[in-house]
Amino acid sequence: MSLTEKDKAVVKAFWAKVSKSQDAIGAEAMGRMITVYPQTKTYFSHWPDLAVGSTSVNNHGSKVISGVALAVKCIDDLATGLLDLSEQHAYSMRVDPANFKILCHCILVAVSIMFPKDFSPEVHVAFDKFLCAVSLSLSERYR
Ligand code: HNI
Repeated sequence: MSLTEKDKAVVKAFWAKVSKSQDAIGAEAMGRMITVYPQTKTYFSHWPDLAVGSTSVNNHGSKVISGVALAVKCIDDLATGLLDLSEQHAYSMRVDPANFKILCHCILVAVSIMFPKDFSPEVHVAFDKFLCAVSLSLSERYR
């Protein structure tokens, strides 16, 4: 599964439209992840507040989405571009890579409900493929 030039162009065009709402996308995706998959909360037990909409959750959403923005920038070589983030998740945060798919699914749901007009089937397939590639690249340092 690799991204075609067309997929990359569709992802870049979609991101150019929605990235001004980056922080809101992150907050929506994080809120959904901890609500729908509460087992993911174990990684954030050191936060003062784990409620949906709390500053900690929203701030983390912003961080995660800045990682997605970085991925859009290095879409031609995700494995290299996301290597540092992969290393951090593998060795510092020790996040089980199964969770990357979970968060990516929540990001997909977030953008689909926030931008229903822009989220055409063509965007859906390209952005889904892109997020799968991001998950895979984040798993790079686990082996
Ligand atoms: Ni993730 C920190 C990006 C998935 C748990 N994460 C970050 C940072 C970025 C980031 C960027 C900030 C690094 C820094 O401070 O230098 N994370 C991403 C991306 C994805 C992702 C792009 C997938 C799309 N992270 C996940 C998942 C979990 C996760 C699925 C756990 C369920 N991340 C963390 C934790 C930290 C973190 C924990 C450290 C947070 C803190 O402040 O303690």
